[in-house]
Amino acid sequence: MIRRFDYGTPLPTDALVKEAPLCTEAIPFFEVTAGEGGITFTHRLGKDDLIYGLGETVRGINKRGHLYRSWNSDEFSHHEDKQSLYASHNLLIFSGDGKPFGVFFDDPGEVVFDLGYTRADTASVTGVNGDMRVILIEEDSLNAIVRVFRGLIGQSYLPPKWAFGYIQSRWGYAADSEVRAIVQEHRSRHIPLDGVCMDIDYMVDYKDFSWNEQSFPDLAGLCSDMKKDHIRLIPIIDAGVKQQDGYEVCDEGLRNGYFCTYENGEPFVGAVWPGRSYFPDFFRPEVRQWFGRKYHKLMDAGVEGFWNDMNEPALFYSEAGLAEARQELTRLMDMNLGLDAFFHLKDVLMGMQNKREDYESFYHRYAGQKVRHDRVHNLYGGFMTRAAAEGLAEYEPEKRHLLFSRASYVGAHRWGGVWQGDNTSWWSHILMNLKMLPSLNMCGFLYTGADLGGFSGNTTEDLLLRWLQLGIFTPLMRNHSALGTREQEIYRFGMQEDMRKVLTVRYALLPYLYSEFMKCALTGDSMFRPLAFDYPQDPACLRIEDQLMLGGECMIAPVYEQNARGRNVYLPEDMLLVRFRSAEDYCLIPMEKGRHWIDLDLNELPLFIRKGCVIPMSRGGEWVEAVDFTDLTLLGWLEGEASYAFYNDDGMDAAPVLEKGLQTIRCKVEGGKAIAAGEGLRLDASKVIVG
Ligand code: MIG
Repeated sequence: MIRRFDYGTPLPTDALVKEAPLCTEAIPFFEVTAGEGGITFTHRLGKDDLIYGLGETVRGINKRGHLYRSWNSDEFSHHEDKQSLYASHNLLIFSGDGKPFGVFFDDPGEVVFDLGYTRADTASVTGVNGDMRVILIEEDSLNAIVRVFRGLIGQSYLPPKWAFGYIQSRWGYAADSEVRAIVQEHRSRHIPLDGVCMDIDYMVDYKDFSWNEQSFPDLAGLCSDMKKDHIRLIPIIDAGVKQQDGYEVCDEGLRNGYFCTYENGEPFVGAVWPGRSYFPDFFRPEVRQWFGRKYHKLMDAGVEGFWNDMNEPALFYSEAGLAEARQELTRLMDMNLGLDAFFHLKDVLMGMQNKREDYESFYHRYAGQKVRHDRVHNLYGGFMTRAAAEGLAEYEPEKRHLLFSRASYVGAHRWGGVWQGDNTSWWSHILMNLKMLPSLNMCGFLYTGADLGGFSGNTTEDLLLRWLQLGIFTPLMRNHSALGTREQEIYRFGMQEDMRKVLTVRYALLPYLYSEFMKCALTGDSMFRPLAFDYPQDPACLRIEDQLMLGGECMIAPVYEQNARGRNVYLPEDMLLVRFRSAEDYCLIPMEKGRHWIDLDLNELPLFIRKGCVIPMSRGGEWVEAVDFTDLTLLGWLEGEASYAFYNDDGMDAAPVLEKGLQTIRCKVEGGKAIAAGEGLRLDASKVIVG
């Protein structure tokens, strides 16, 4: 059952594609109070209640016990006490003794989620704007709540098939020759690769839609050479537009009044990578159309994918912030800098970045009104992604393009994927990567992944190897690192052969992973789910935070601790453990329901397949287009019969139809042997364990 409750005059957010029926009675489960600080919804928690949701956030899959704040932030340090990251995904799902229920707090301003933080037995949600649209979903199961919510928010973004390949990225790739060398290093060692990201270094003075013609003298030539090698280039686009006379994007934006403004109507200026910059008012359709069409310039050169960055929007400083800091500096210069003054000075300088007052100083034209930015802050990044998505679709309507963004709100899942932002080369961030996956899926974000190996800090080869062992299951599989950190391409390390072999598993599993992704995108299911969602009757599953269900058949449980040579795993039912070293080198171990210690050497990764299920595996390839989706080996553990609903398509069609792409793979045991059938497929069932 879906019900909508409106308080005050909620601003539109574009999150929902379907109207939810309005209910004028009092909302159940919550006490509602309104006051100075906004509108608050309070719910009394049972001792053992769990809370799911919130998409991209730090900490657990169960969100209970901490305070989170929806306020899209450029946050380069994902410590466990961070309240906000780049996204706002205001869905909570409460699970306790009674029926579970889901609540979506659809407000584009700041929303505070105190989930048993101030008081262990109380969850309270405060919308700072004071207006709120609440969508309440009651269903019999957690998975049903997600499916209903996903139905309301519309179909998730579909990437092209090649975007499921391995992508190499680094802040600092500065020239044509560097890109070619990276590709060459992968190809010559047979390390699979499908894409290379171009970070801000390819631009001239960090100007969007420009590229440096000294270092990239022939971008079109580079793109086409790369494509011959089955590699796509994926340039970054930032939200801020450099303030510079004669720069066409700046000139056009000013001439047409396309930028966000101060209260007096003058264009707002904030400093980001290009220096002083203007910010397109992506809230307006005509601005989105204008900006979206700018991507065409790079597409003319052969680009088929982009990533959108700094779209919270990040602000290094504003004119007002700078003036204030200057004033303080001048005052302090004449003083004998005591410790208090010294720390104050530090705060003044650090506080210039992403300052609250700055977000309160500019305006959008949205929904026929002049709206102050902070009231709709969390929508900005998603609307930038929408601008890009619409521009890309206009260029080639029949085709899918790669697009992923840093900032998002629910609704942006229809326009692109998200990466999980600036993580660190820490072991704990493998686990953070894993925990975000089911939460993001609940909110519609299926095409997602984290910077493998870690963005900031210096990685180690065992960290990267273990991280790749999780990364091969995430739809976006990208190795990315920050400028100035240790080089992180696979071929830099002694363990490169082990890493290469891990990647062969990804490419061998692509038919299964792509099939599961597409089915989830087209039906509204989650590709990654907490165990409690699939086994609600099993109390042992309730609090497992380091294993996930993957697709309809599998479970993953990566190693995430340094020097570990295995891990504990809970099997909610009998499962087949596939212990992979590579796509060719793996062993199959039937295991009974219950707790187990699994030995996993540094070069071994586990995949669990539910007993009674089979999954398809290809022979792999060094790029996605080389993978033969029709020549398949089945993996599984069977007694009687199994079937697998296999989805495949050309990987490009912008409007695929589920039924058209589905075919049934059947496998049955006869005379002690497994045999398989599926139309148009070459199937080998010799790896199916019988008994
Ligand atoms: O202020 O473009 O999250 O992936 O490498 C840093 C440089 C700006 C932040 C992104 C990161 C990217 C970096 N960007």
